[in-house]
Amino acid sequence: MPWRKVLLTMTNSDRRHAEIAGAGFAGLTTAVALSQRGWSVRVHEKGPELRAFGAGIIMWENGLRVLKAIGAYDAVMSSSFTPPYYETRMHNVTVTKEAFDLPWRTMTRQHLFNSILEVAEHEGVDILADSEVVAADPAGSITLASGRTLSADLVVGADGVGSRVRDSAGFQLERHKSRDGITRLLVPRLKDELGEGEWDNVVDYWNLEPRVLRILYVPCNDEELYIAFMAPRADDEASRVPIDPDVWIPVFPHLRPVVEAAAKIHGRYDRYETTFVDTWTKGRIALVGDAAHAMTPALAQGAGCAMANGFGLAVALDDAETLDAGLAMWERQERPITDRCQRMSQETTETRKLAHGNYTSLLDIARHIPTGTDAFSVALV
Ligand code: FAD
Ligand code: 5PR
Repeated sequence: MPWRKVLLTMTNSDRRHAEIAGAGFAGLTTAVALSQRGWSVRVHEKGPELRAFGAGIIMWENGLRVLKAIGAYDAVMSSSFTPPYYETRMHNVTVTKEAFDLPWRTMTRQHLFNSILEVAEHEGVDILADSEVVAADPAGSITLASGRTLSADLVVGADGVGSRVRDSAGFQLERHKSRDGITRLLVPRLKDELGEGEWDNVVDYWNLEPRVLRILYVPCNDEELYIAFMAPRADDEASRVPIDPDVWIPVFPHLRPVVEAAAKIHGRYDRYETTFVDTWTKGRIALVGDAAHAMTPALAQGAGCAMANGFGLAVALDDAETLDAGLAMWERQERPITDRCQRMSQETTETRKLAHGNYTSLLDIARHIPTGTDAFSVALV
């Protein structure tokens, strides 16, 4: 029976109930997908308000399909961008300049967040800010910082790389930090100030000699530019925030206006990190997104994978006879591609392979059709 019909025949007490820790991309997508399949859902966000952290993001076809499946695609498309080319430069000489044969989109994280939040609110998901989850029990409950305990048929740990749900419930965690890290910021486009150039392209500017310094330039819409400054952690000067224009402008003189704008923002330098857990599920708990599989951003799949897995969880639980069977099926379906994505991302980061261009060769995961999204194709724009 289609879920909408099921809903009409159910009373509130028949509905399965989920408590979700974390209102990030993983938590909100899972909440929407469960709610659309008849669940009652409550989301707890420890932050004082509902908002996105960080700067810009690239969504590939896999993530865009999930957005279409949950009904957030049109909103996302309204204020995002598809750059004409994805260019890689080494010492300011073009290595590759690629146009992709699959749909992709650049946007601010806030825009992506707002688009999913709007659907969650429309679906009647109960979202509480200032509600920190401090522990979870595989028997089916969470405990809040206030001391309150809430029980549920399903507990979702979507509380990011530092997940309390994961760590309190005894999942085994392995953590790798990379030698490099990055400071990500949003600045005005400043096209006029930049002067001559194809400023609508994504440009990944690498310098490996004599010093590893990289600027990733990603236009998000007409007004906003996502700009990220990568340097090894061992380089104190280049990994300091706010970024020091005297380090970056001599190496990237043609980017002066946007580097100067970036230097006015404090920002945060993050080491790249990959985490693995022994299992994604324990009793009634499922870990989704960075709580289960933080990855380096080289393939720009952190949020895309988080959303695909949250959506896939709701689909699996809808298809299976029991919660146990649904959780087992979910991990069996989603884990191989996610593990592969994490390994590919990590290897790409460790070897600094993006410096050699040819991003097209890294688009396997982006082409993967997430579970339950066969009917939600997206057009190349
Ligand atoms: P998160 O986005 O980390 O969301 C987790 C949510 O849970 C947060 O809202 C957090 O406040 C909340 N939370 C945490 N603990 C608790 C708790 N105990 N109780 C209740 N709520 C809790 N990738 C890119 O491609 N480009 C970027 O610019 C980029 N920037 C990033 C910036 C930051 C600060 C982070 C953490 C990650 C970034 N990434 C970026 C990686 C990518 O965005 C992630 O893979 C993706 O956001 C994962 O989504 P998530 O919902 O699993 O986790
Ligand atoms: N790609 C994207 C990105 O945001 C980053 C990287 C690659 C879209 C940095 O967050 O390799 O650092 C990267």
